[in-house]
Amino acid sequence: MPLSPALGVEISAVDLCALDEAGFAEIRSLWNGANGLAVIRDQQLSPEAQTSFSRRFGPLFGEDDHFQNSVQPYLLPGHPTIYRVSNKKSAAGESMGRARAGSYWHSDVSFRAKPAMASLLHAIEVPEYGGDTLFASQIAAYAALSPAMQQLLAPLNAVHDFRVAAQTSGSYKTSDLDADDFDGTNRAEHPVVIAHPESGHSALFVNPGFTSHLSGFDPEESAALLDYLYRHITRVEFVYRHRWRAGDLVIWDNRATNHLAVQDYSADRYLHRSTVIAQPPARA
Ligand SMILES: O=C(O)CCC(=O)C(=O)O
Repeated sequence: MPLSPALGVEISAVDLCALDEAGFAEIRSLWNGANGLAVIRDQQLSPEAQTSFSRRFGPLFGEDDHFQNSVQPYLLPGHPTIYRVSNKKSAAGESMGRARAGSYWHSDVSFRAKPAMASLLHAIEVPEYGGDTLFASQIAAYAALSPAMQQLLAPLNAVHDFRVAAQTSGSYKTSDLDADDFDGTNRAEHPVVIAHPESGHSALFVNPGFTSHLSGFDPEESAALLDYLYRHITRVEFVYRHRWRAGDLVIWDNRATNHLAVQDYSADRYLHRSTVIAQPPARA
């Protein structure tokens, strides 16, 4: 069932732990057809089951490449591919995950030369209401630009830097910040308009979470153009707002979407994320 005109498909009555190749190919095709967002309901996924399902999309952060050091404290002990997103604390008072993760629009790991392809987020405990996640289609956002703006953006590159989110968003605790994360590996330059390798669609690839500037422009020019783009890419008609149910597995394509987690709740919220590594994005 489609979830919104811009993106998203809901899939139910499937057991991801018992999915043959044809079933996986169908999910992947529905996901691509829905501009890179699938909501799969009612899944009971152990960390092992989530990891092996995620691997069907490609290599994983935590296994084939490392996550940046600042998120290491939030990986599930014994499961380096599972990143815990949570506001919960253990009985000993320790964080059970990263609180306030993704409180800004972003595309996961866009600051790496090989950023994230799919992110798979499994809801284990969610508030009765609040804690929604917004997803914006960057394919729809690109398509809605005038031909003149599309032409202007076509040759441009942007620099993405982990420092932008880590030091400005307030969502990383000062104690988490790791100087080694501010080196060359967590800074990358990508085209502003990328070609989606599976669907062939053009998508905008900038986000206020991690993009630091447009290459070759002076800072004022870069800020003015990015400011326009950030308003454009999050226009309500490109956005689907996901209200979580326990058991949801939401799969988003970071090459086709930006997302933001709404921080409007205090009840317990606990989710497991696995993250597939992409190839370097290619210019459209
Ligand atoms: O908590 C959420 O719903 C999403 C968190 C997020 O932005 C992320 O995992 O990249």
